Amino acid sequence: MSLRPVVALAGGVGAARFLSGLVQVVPPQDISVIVNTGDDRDFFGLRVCPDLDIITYTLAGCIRSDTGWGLAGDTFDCLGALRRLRSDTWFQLGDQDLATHIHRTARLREGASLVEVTREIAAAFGVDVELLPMTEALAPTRLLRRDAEPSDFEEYLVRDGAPDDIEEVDLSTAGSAAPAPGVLPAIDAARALLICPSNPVVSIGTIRAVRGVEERLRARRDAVAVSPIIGGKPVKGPADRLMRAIGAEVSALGVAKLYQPIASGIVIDRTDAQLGPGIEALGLRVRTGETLMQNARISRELAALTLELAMEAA
Ligand code: FO1
Repeated sequence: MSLRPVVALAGGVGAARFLSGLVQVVPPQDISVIVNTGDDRDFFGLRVCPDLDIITYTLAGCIRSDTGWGLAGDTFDCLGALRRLRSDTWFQLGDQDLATHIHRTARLREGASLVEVTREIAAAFGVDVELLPMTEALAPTRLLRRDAEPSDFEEYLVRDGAPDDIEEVDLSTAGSAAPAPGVLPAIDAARALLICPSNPVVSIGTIRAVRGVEERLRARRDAVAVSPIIGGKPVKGPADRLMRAIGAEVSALGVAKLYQPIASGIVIDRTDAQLGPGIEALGLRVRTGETLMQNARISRELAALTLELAMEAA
């Protein structure tokens, strides 16, 4: 196992776009990414790891661009055929995407670890960045909801359309999960530790909940984050609902407060510049930039700015 100088904590689409910029400014062989697996679950007996796959497909250049998940040009014939047989087909798994899940499940059944299978899938897609699942265990995030049964993250987000009904975010399965081999050494050895613009509660929060991770991050306290909240709103996904559920303010300042124990800096959007002094008062260094990653140039410049801030601290 070789330790890599740049380590990033990552969730789904926002992280993937950020990482596609990071590989333009750092050789991919120098980057390790610790990926949230709290959204993972089985569909039809197949292990699906949305955040690992979103990042793999994005870095491989074959992500579906309109959604930010799934494979470009994929078809849904298998799911259509399944619909004749069963009703729980609400998660859009494309035909080619299913090949990834079939392979992953088969390898896990053969006794391979998730770390190994993830490495194999990344290699097959030509991805040189090291992708490390946060844990080998299945550690689903559980959401307790008003007037609805507790659900896992995909049930909440995709099946139910992410309503504003979360009462409690239960990360206890992550809390009792051991970090995957390589996760803690990667954190300890990083020259630059980055927190991608991901959901601070159920992507980064889930990674932080894994046994030993928070302690290592606090010991360093030099991570540099990118706020996924711009102008009081998430770019994509339900970060606003999840932040409210844990009593956090939905703003770049609210994000900074959540990261204060583990971070020394944060990049916020230019439009949130007025929040800078309040964030600096928390003891964090602040940079403003364009954070809405609408194209490759913006992703690259954002990654460069974030890395610069992290290296300044080193
Ligand atoms: N997100 C959706 O909103 N609807 C879907 O049907 C859906 C399918 C899907 C299939 C494979 C995959 O890797 C991701 C998929 N996602 C879908 C996205 C994903 O579930 C979430 O964006 C992440 O869990 C958040 O990080």
